[in-house]
Amino acid sequence: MLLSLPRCLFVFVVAASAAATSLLGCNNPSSATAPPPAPLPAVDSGGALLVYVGLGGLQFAPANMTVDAGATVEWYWVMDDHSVTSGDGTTCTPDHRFDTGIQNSGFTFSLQFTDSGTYNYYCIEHCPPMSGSITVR
Ligand SMILES: [Cu+2]
Repeated sequence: MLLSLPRCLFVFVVAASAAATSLLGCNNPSSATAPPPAPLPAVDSGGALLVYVGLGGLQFAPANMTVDAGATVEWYWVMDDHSVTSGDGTTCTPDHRFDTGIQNSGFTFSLQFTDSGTYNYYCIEHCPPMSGSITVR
């Protein structure tokens, strides 16, 4: 089988988020003069490798990832109105391997990659340039 079927999860890690928030600003001498960096959302990915959707703008972060065969990648939406759609990210043409459709903040999409190769994807709303790739070795 080329890809295992996606398993969409709604993961709201309320307790972990609250704990992370309580730690912000502690012992940070620069916090009085510069705003702290936006914290990454706490995500329980269950061991999956995370790609943030919309982190820092119209992009995937990291945009390009190399993983071992058998790894599971989880995309986590930190911004509304994006998709993870497989296909060519320069021509924005789907290859129909996977497609989440447009989703909003908090949405997650997990996929296990069992076969080596390069899996390109993009956002149907913001392509170009919003695209990424998973290289499976
Ligand atoms: Cu988008």
